[in-house]
Amino acid sequence: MAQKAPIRIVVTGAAGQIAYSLIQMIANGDVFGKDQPIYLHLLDIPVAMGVLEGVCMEIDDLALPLVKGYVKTVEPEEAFKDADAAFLVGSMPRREGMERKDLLAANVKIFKVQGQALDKYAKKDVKVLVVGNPANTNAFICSYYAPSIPKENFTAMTRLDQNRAQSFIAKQLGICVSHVQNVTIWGNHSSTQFPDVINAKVLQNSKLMGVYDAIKDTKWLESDFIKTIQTRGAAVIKARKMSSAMSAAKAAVDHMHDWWHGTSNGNWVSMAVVSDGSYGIPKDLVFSFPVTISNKKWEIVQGLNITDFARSKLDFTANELVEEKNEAEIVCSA
Ligand code: NAX
Repeated sequence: MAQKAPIRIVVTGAAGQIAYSLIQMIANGDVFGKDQPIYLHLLDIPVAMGVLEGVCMEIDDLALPLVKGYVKTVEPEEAFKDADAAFLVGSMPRREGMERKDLLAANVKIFKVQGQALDKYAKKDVKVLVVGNPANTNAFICSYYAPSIPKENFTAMTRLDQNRAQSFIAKQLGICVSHVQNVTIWGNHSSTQFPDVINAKVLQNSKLMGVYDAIKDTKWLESDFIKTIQTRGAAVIKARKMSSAMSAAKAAVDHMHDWWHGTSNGNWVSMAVVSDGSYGIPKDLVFSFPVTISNKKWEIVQGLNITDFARSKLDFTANELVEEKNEAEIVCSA
């Protein structure tokens, strides 16, 4: 059988800790398929080129047949040339004492340059996943500077939050994580996010039932559970002295895999995507919604029951994103 034509996959922040796990999974065919050859386009900043050289040696040493080649570069125009998909992992991390507006200003600079390079050099149907924080607003900025690429092609990652929530529910019930479905993360990838299991289902003793019915503890679900997921990233940092990396890479793989190959019948996943006003969320915010995907196009799941409790949580996280977007727009227009 003839081999598929190779596709070009960008990873930014390629010398960093998330990329270290992510690159191996992409190269192994876990995202785009075991029959899909790839070229890796690895972007980082000059100071990281020594480390990236070592990463490239390891890519060689993986001896994986799907990898047809790679480029390592500090030039966005080279990195994004003819890109089919891009994982934007590199960003300016928050340092102690840094104000949010300073963090946003630093990231506007990075995502403006990358948006412009995507606009000019990438394929028009490129799929962009922003992982680097503040991920939702970075995706908004990137899309803003890439007007020739549809807004729908820019997404941000909340899949790690979804995976955390799914795993936590499974553990609580003593069931397999694959028997928990339709957990939704709404809003920002920050501590204002709303991990929602109101419409989620579990398979327990061969019976499909709602999570609230299975757990039988509404108070826990609406307090400790939510707080634990919202603050899980900080808990990992406290324990590991470094932020989530292996699980973040796996979540990026899950996100892009489902975008590329589609969701299965009756299942949805959480992705931060441009709002069309669904569920009363302001248009154009990059907001995490439940989505189904087919033919590489996502659609926001409609008609879910939004309780008063859920409404207040959705509005809270939307307000934070409106503030971030407003601040980013001020920096963009300065
Ligand atoms: P690291 O500090 O290990 O790596 C970041 C890499 O990005 C470094 O190699 C750095 O040189 C590079 N970089 C910086 N500016 C760049 C630019 N302009 N162009 C290209 N590369 C650039 O961080 P890591 O642990 O890999 O985390 C990366 C990002 O993911 C951070 O912003 C982090 O906050 C974010 N995360 C997002 C998550 C999500 O769920 N959306 C979860 C995990 C993670 O916290």
